[in-house]
Amino acid sequence: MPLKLISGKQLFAATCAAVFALLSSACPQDFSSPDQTSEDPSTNGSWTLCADQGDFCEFTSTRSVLYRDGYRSTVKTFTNGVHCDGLSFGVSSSETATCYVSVSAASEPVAGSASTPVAVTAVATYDPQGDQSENDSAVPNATDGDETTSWSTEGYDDFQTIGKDGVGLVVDAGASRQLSQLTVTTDLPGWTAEIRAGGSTTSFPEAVGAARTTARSTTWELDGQPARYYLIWITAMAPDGDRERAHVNEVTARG
Ligand SMILES: [Ca+2]
Ligand SMILES: [Ca+2]
Repeated sequence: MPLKLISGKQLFAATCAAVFALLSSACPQDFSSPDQTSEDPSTNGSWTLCADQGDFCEFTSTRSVLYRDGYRSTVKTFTNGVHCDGLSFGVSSSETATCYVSVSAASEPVAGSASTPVAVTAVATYDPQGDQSENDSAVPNATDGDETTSWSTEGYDDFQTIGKDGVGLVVDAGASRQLSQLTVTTDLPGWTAEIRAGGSTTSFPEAVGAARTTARSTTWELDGQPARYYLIWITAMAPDGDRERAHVNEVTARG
C-alpha cells in the first residue's frame, strides 16, 4: 500500500471502523463512508466560520454557505442568512457541525453545489377569496415548454380594491423537496408575486420567496422546508389593455 498522509479524523474513522467491526456493530455513517468529501474550509481562505450547529449564520446578500460535519461538506446558496442545521442543507444534522460563509458574494452557483434543474408542472389555480378558479383550462400552458403560450389570471378592473389578498398558480414538484429557485417568464411584466409552499394544492402555510415585481424573467431565491406544492401568489396585477392581469408563460425550478 503506498504511503499516504492521512488526517487525524481519517485515522479516527479507520480506527473506529476496525473497532466497531470487531464488535460486530455499525460505525457512525459519517466516519465509515466519506462519500461527500469536498472542500476543507479551515485550509481555504475563501470561507469564514459563521455559526455552530443550531445557531444562525448571519450575512447579507447572496452567499454560498458550507455545512461541515466531520470531513463531509455540503454547499448551498442562501440570501440574508441561514440557520446552521442539516435541514437547511438537505442532510442529517450533527451536533458537531459548523457552518462557513463564502467571503465574496455568490453570483453563480458554486461548483459542486446541489443546485440542479427540477421539473415542475402547473397543476391548479388558487382563488380562495373568489370563485375558487382562475382560468383553470389554461393551467398547462405555464409548463408546456413553449414561451409563446401562457396561463393568465382573469381580467380585473382594479385588483387592489376588490378585497382579495391575491390569486395564484400552483406548481407540483412531483414529490416533497426543497427548491432553491423558481423562475417565471412572462410576456406581461409588472405584476407582483411571492412564493408560498405547502403539502396540498389548497393550503400554502409557508412563505418561501419574498414578494417581487416581475420582469420578463424573474427568479425567486427560495428558503424553506421541503414541500411538494409551490404557489405563485400574485398580489398585484399589471395593466393589460383596459384590464389588469398577470401572465405566466413558463415556470422552471432548481433544487
Ligand atoms: Ca377567479
Ligand atoms: Ca408556455
